[in-house]
Amino acid sequence: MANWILLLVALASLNLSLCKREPEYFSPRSCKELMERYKTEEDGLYYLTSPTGVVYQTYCDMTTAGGGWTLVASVHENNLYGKCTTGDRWSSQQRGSPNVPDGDGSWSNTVTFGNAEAATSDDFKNPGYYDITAENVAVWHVPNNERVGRWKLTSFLRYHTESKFLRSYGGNLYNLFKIFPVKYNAGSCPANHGPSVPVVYDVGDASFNHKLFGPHVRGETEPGFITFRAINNERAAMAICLGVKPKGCNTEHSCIGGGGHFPEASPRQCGDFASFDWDGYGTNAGWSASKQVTGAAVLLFYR
Ligand code: 3S6
Ligand code: CA
Ligand code: CA
Repeated sequence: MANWILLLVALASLNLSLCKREPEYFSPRSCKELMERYKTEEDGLYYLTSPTGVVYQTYCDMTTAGGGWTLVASVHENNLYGKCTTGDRWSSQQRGSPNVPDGDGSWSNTVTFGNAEAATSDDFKNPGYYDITAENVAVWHVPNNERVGRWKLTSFLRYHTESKFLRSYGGNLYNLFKIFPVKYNAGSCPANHGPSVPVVYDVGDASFNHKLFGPHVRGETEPGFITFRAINNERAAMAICLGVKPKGCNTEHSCIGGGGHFPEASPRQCGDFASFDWDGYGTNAGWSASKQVTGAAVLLFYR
């Protein structure tokens, strides 16, 4: 009798282990998984698969600080004179209006756009942005229209977090921005900024980072951080402050992405690169950013 039971148990567990076996070709969910399972060491484009079965191609940085970084998005400014028009997917393509406070809502929805190869020539967002559970973020500033093979070489500023801060905010930016909506009138400055996280520089340093912004901006920010969901004097919301922590409330000159409404001189400050051109395009004077940072795409990675 006992033998029969043992046999049944053995058969059942054999069956279970057969069912649980992974397919021959396991498609990784992130560049980190790709690196760990296959010992992949080359930077470049790879296919990843989301748990719902979406297959997509993206860029993996397999070398910086141990590698395993997945490109999940790029914020590209196609026309700073556009002011929340076509191409402003990370703010609003619907002209700034208080009636559309979230704008296009890309920071906290599952809409995807663009492709990895064109990440420096147009906006890019892939399923990894909302699917991957990560700990840290890396940012690359790469001149517009550079080809994939030259991104690393031509990037003039790169930094990453090391504190695993994403663990406290749902594991990715999609979840972080559910907690801190990129939405006009979601809060006030300085009380309601999202987290400012220290960064380590892989290319450039804090002082070089700071000089990419005009003198008035430098007086209102501290470099060496990345800040999420900043709010300005007029309660406009921005998604990411580029290597800086705001000390004042004119965050529209160093933070990118946004909600659908920027009240000051509306719609002059509305767009993916908000008000980087307040004192002229690329002048690096007053509140204006340098030509270098204005003409470069911001690539966002997770690990
Ligand atoms: C250092 C000059 C202050 O200038 C003010 O800031 C000016 O009144 C506004 O036009 C300007 C913007 O709010 C900057 O964001
Ligand atoms: Ca854009
Ligand atoms: Ca202002």
